[in-house]
This record gives sequence, C-alpha cells and structure tokens, in this order.
Amino acid sequence: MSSATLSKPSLGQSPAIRTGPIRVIATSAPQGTDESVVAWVDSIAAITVPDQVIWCDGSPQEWDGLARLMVTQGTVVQLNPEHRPYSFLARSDPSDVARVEDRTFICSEDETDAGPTNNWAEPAQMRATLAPLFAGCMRGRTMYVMPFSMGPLGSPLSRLGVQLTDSPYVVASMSVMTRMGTSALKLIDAATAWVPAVHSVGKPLAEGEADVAWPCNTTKYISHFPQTREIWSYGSAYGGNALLAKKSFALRIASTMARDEGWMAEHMLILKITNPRGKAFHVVAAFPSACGKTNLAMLKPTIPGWTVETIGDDIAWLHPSADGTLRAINPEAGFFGVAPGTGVSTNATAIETVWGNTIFTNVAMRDDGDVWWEGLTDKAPDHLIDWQGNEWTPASGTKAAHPNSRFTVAAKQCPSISDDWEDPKGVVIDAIIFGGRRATNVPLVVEARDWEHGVYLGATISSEKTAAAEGTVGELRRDPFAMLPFCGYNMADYWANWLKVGQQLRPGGRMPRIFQVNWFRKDENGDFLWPGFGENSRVLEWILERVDGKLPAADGPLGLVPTAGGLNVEGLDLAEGDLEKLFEVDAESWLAEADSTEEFFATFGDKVPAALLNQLTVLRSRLS
Ligand code: GTP
Ligand code: SPV
Ligand code: MN
Repeated sequence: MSSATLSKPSLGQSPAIRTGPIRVIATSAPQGTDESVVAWVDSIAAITVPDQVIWCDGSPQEWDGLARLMVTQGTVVQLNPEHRPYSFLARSDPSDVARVEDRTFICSEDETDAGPTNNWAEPAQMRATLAPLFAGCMRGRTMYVMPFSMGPLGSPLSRLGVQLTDSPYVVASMSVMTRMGTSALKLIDAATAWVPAVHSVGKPLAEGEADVAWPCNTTKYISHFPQTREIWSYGSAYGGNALLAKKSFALRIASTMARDEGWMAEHMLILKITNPRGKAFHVVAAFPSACGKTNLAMLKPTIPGWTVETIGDDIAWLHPSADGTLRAINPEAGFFGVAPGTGVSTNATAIETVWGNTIFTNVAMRDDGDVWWEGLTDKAPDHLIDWQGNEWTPASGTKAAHPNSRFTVAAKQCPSISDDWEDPKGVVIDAIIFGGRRATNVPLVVEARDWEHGVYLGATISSEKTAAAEGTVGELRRDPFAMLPFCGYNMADYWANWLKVGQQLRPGGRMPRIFQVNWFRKDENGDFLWPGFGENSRVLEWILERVDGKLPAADGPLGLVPTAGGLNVEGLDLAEGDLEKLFEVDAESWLAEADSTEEFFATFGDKVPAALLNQLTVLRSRLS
C-alpha cells in the first residue's frame, strides 16, 4: 500500500511543523496493513524526510542484511565466529552510553499527573520544542518501520506498538528484544490500540556527507505523552533511550495504561522455582537498574534440590485475574543485560546464553576477536581493545569495558528459560520481592506483615545509584518500586494503584506475599557481608518455605524475619557475627530513615495514600 498523498496523523497531533521543501516518500506497507499505521508512517516520513522507508518483517534475512550494513558502516565489528558465532560488537559514541534521566520527560496535560519525581513538560510546549528537531532529521537515512508485540503474540495481556527509527542498530536490537515484524503488524486492525513511537538519532546527512559509526546528537529528548500514548525520542541510540519498546513503552506508557485498566507494569524479573518436594512457585522481584535482576532471574541454586528457571529479567506486567490470583507475563523477548560483573562464578547461565547470536555494546575486544569485560574472568587478558577502541593493558588504569556495557540476546537462547515463559495467560505469582543496593540498615530479608506493609516496603526502596543512568554512581537515592525513572505518572497515584490491585487479590488464597531483600549490606571494612549470587537461593528457600507454610517467622520492628536457625546457612563460610550483622536493626538509624521517608512522602502533598502514612506511624512505634 503506497501513498503519494500526505495523510494526517491519526494518533495525537504531529509535533512537527514542516519547514523547507517536502519530499513525498512512497512507502510500501505490506498488503492488508491497517490504514491507521500507513497514515501515521506517511505523516512521520513527511516530517523527517528519510531517503527511503523500509517496513521490517522481522525475518532472519532482514537481520542478516542489517548486520552486514552495520559492519560496512563501522557501527559494529563481527567477532571471531570460532569463539562467538554470529556475534557483533558495537562501540557507541563515548557521550551516548546510558539512559539520560534528566532528558526524559513525561508530558501530561497537568503537571501534578507527572508528579515530583518526573521531569514534566507541557505537551504543546514539548511538541513545539521537538518540531524543529524532527523536521528533516532523517535526511540521508533510511526510516525503518517496526511493528511489535509486547508479550506473546495474540495474548490478551499483550500490547502492540510501532516504532520508527533511523538507526539499523536499534532495529537489530528491537528485533531481539521484542516480537517484531509482520506477525505483530497483522494483529493491528481498525479496532486495535497501538502505541506510536518515533525515534531518531538526530543526525541528518547532507548530500554526500559521510556517516559516522555511531550517529547521535548532543541534544537529547526522551519524551512521553501519556494522554495520547505516544513516544518521541531524539538524539541517542543507546538502550532505554532508543529501544522504545522497553522502558518508554513497557514501563512508562504501560504504567499509565495499567492504572487506567487495573493492572501493573513493573521493573521486575520473573522466575519459576521448584523446591525439593517438586512444588513449583513463581516469583517476581523489583531491583533498581544494575542491582541484580538478571542474576536472580538466572540463579543457579547452591542448595540441593532446588531449581530456578527464567521467565524474564527486567519487566513484568502483572494482571489480577478473575480467580483472585496475580498473573505475570514478560513483555520482552530478549535480555539487554549488564556485562561487567557477569562471569562464570556470578552468572554462569548468562555466560552460556551469550555463546553466539549476541550483540555486545561497549565491552572490550580480545586479540583473538572475542569479548571481555571486568568480572568475566578473574584475571584480565594482557592486551585488549577497550570499549572506546583504544589499546588497553591491565596497567592502563581504566575500565576496559564501560560499566554500563551490555549484551543483547534472545531469551529463548537462555538454557534456563522456563517452559511457561510464553504462556499467554501469564504465570500465577506466589511472592513479590523488593530490593536495592544498601550498604547499611536494610536486613538480608524481611517479610511484609500484609499487602499494605508490602506496598510500604516497595514505596520506600532506596538504592545506591549505578552506571545504568548518567550521573553520580554510588549516591543513595529514593527509588520506589525500582520505578523512579520509569513511572509514567504521579508516583503517589502509582502507590494507590498498588493498594487498589491488592484489594482485588483474594487473601488466604494464592495472594502473593511480599518480601524485602538486600544482598549488598557491608561490614565496617566495606566488604559485602553476604556472598550473594547462587547463595541467594538460601533466601529464596526461606521465602518459599514461608509461602508454603512450612516455617515460622519472628516478628521484628521492620517485619517478619527468620527465627534462630530458620535461614539455611549450612555449609556457608560466614564470619563469626556476620549473620547477626545482616539482620541488625539500629533503632536510631531507622528512626532517621523514618524521618527521611516522611520528608519524601511530603513532596507528594496530599496524594500519599493514608495506608502508607499509617505504615510509617506503625514503623515508628515499633522502633521505639
Ligand atoms: P538492569 O538491566 O539495569 O535493569 O539491571 P539488572 O537488575 O538486571 O542488573 P544485573 O542483574 O545485570 O546486575 C548487575 C550487577 O549486580 C553486576 O555488577 C553484578 O555483579 C551485581 N550483582 C548481582 N547479584 C549480586 C549479588 O547477589 N551480590 C552482589 N554483591 N552483587 C550482585
Ligand atoms: C535499566 O537501566 O534499568 C535497563 C537498561 O534495564 S535500559 O534498557 O537502558 O533502560
Ligand atoms: Mn532495567
């Protein structure tokens, strides 16, 4: 279906005022493509003026063509196929290495709908700002049309979107991370809602101008319009800034859909765990970026008789269902995992997953044409090419891989992928875990007394900042539900939605129980008190034995904790007194933490649900 006339965009208003001569692009949508998609694609092409428009089918041939193109353009190098079959290394521009939270905007009509934790811009004003940036921004480039499904194709819990981009790297990545192509496009008809997402690297090419390996722009806007459910991203090709199905759609826009429709879009891993008695459970866990979701999702238990299978490592959509259970799907189809710190001793499953067919971004390259990053092996190779393409030796004194370097790989390639990972009905959740990176205060594990207490634990997560976003690493910040950078509306309203969904789940049935964990508590020398990684299975064991009604718990000021001997530490080499330190509750620091929570809550004015204010009162009285 091609169109030589410029149709009006059917979704929202187009942000761009057309300036200069307009070249009409003949797009050739596959037969039967819904008119709403064709009209929108044509309208964006008329604004951005690409040389050509390609409708992606999601086929292996298409992927292969993109890979060849990227090699030719210098965006990626192919790794030595003997070591890493059909795999590629991309080196980004050194200025484009992580999500840009200060350039991420929620453009709701009303500022209070964005809330104090988001950057807000008035929608009309943002459209006016974006208009001159998007006008002609794809000149000299190809615009790719990527229809995609978040969640299994055709599942009632899945949602559809279409992303336009001028970056082949983004197409190749999205085709791994989502169900992208013709089969998703076929699901869109006149009655289907779909999310339009426009992405440009923001580097048009003049006639005859040579391209660079990683085009991007120092001006960046990652803009979301919750009312019209649109996404406009400009200037970056990295991760969540550019793979708009991920954080922009599956969290920011989806969280607003979820609020309106009565479900929850969460920054959570999903795993299936089977105990030695053969009973299986499903668990979701929310940890802030680069705090161990991939690790936990792929955990190899060190305790005998337990198995963990993977369903998702970053995002979960949670739907209360008619039978009173909470059901989860992983909307994604791949992993965009943090490379540094991933090794055989910490996450052997991830290492097995990336054996081939993987795009690595900003890791180092070995002399034999394979990849390397800090933590892959204990000893660094004697010589590497670092993530910026420079010669590197252990004496260089710099990181060979960028701390936010990542691998992009299909979920189905994971050896521990669960057989129910694509169940269109979702899996029934038995336990919800909240965690963060806390050197002090937060115990190894605490169980919430009830749903409202659990929501309080989620709402009060704080965590030390990681390299997943631009900014100061290590600084402690509030990160409620690990959603601080990802909630598409007012965070206090989001807490209210959690309370509301809880009321739909049937207590006493399979209502999920809520827990808080912390793998990152340190001793006075700054060493981790808990060995972490595979040993975290001991904490999962305690959690699931609690869920299964097999273990008592002790009532502490912060919640329910293991009784003496309740946590299995058999065979663990913990120093004398470390277990006590892992569970130590210092009333004074916790009262200070309560004061800080009160201040944090105050920034939301009267929107904070009464149930959470009540939890704060209960906490204080239990501490004193
Ligand atoms: P995003 O993809 O950014 O949302 O992050 P993620 O939560 O999936 O992060 P990931 O699992 O990739 O965590 C990365 C970092 O956490 C690595 O540096 C790991 O070494 C570290 N990590 C994971 N689990 C543990 C643990 O149990 N203990 C310690 N000390 N570090 C851990
Ligand atoms: C995160 O930062 O939480 C990620 C990586 O999962 S990105 O997709 O870049 O957001
Ligand atoms: Mn994430």
